[in-house]
Amino acid sequence: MTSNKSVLSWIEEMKELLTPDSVVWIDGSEEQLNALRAEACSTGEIIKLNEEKLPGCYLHKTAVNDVARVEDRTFICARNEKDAGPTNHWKDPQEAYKMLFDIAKGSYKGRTMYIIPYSMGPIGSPLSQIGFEVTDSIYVVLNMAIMTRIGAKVVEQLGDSTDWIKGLHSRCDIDAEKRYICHFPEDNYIISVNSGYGGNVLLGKKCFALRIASYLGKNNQWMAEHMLILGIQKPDGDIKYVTAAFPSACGKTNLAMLIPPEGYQKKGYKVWTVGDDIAWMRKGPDGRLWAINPENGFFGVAPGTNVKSNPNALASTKQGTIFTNVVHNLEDNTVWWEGLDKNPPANAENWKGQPWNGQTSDEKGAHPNSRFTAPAKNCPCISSEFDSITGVPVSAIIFGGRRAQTTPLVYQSRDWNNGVFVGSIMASETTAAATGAVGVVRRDPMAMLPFCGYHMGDYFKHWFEMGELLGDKAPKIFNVNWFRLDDEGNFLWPGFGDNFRVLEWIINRCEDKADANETAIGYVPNADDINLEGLDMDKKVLEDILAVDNAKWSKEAEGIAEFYKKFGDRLPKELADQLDGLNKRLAK
Ligand code: GTP
Ligand code: SPV
Ligand code: MN
Repeated sequence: MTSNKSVLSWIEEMKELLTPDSVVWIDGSEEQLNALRAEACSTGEIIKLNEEKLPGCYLHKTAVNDVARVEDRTFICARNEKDAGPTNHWKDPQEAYKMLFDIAKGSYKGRTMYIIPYSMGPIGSPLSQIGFEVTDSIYVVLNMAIMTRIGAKVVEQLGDSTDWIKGLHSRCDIDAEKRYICHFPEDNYIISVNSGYGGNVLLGKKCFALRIASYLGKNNQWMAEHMLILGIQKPDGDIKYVTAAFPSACGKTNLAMLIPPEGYQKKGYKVWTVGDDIAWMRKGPDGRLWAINPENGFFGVAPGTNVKSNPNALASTKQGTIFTNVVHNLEDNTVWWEGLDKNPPANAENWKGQPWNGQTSDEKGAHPNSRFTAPAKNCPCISSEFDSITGVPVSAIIFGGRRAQTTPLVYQSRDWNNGVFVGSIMASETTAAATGAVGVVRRDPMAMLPFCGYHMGDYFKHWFEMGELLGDKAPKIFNVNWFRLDDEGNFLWPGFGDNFRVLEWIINRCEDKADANETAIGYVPNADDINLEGLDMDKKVLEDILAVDNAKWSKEAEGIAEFYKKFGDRLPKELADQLDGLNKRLAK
């Protein structure tokens, strides 16, 4: 399929190492994908769902020990340990290659090697990047075919260039003890063994588009971020774009596809989705920051997705979608998950493939990190700029996390540098998207803690440098928290579509059209600055979730100082100064 020497010689190496029975180049044609779907159905790797209700949709179940990203087995193999930084696990690259090649050696015996050429970003965009993933999993091929642009057109775009990223995936024996997700930023190489779960094996996603790309971006004045991208269309037709970084399972897909409350819709407001997980951003010819979504589909959290919370996401899953680890409804060969509706099927199989009666069982049927892989083009509110090679100009960057207390519903940073500080102090309760304890508050700067491919102190420095590069054209920076709880553990803010009320304030702030109150942490709206029209909410509750409690923030500042210590002399001085500034304002 290609005469590119650098590609061909690596493929030869892979064949020698992995010893597949056969080799298949993925050309991206529907015929080839159909043949692969049929083959995977015949072996039970995927199940074909009800063609009338869910045309072109399939169900896959992973191994029970392989359901989420494994942060403790994810490594940044920089030559110098210091360059991986205190927030990443590190292995010496030579030792890692040896260990991984030993594990992968001969592992494709009796299997087929699939070679997937893929582009992250629209083919031909100056912001896009190309990769090759070899895999022994048809599930991976079919997912990559949804999540990225694949096949012959990618190879053609690459031509003779050596500028591409290597990705080796082998399921091996799905042995959790020998599971490793390793990145070699200095070699543009990713190796993933003994897993079959999304974020560990769809190597274009977190491994390339964040870990490797964040490193490339630092060296070349651009940014790879764990951010959604959305456009807010105003009644006059003008569209303003914002990006938002929330940790895994904290609401990016939901915000990206939001439907504004009825009152706003009547006035002519609308939200368009450009991306729901990752943004690549670069200074454009006009001096502003421009963003593309490197992906071509959504790998979204299934539980909680329903007609009310996210109708656009649900609609996106109605055809050509792969479901992973949800409930198999045997009554009509469809799927179900917690929070889809109030009618769990009685005759079903849970995510582990065991008989499950949703009417009587106390156990959850779908895994909390069960997912759908849906083509972006299915999304009813997909942006007309989705395939644009220039991307979209960014007016505001929003950070956010899950905090039961302390962090108000929304606030604006004082300026770019203060905004970098706001991103760096992000903290959030952990979720099921990664293995480990759920619900523990941890620092997760810019939602990049598990995804930054180099030293996080240098990553902060890069943010400051981007601010200098963009000058007064830099986006405004905000922080949101949809997850404040009352004493009984109920959410105080309705969230979902009503988050538009906060987006409106943010956009108005960017245009100097909304008021705010200056507090120690930044600019917070007065209760009157957030439109509650059509919402049954007590203004007192809004006041409560907008309040900045200086005593709580002083405690928070202690936690930040503790966190910053990790970075030693690679913590940019600007951040230490910002923390000083916060402490001084709190003491006033
Ligand atoms: P990743 O794909 O893991 O990166 O997750 P994500 O950030 O895209 O999160 P997603 O939008 O899938 O939301 C995850 C969970 O948060 C779902 O269970 C949602 O129902 C819930 N959620 C999203 N938005 C809101 C909100 O505004 N309020 C509340 N209370 N829950 C929300
Ligand atoms: C996340 O965990 O942030 C995801 C899912 O978007 S995964 O692809 O598994 O990383
Ligand atoms: Mn994510």
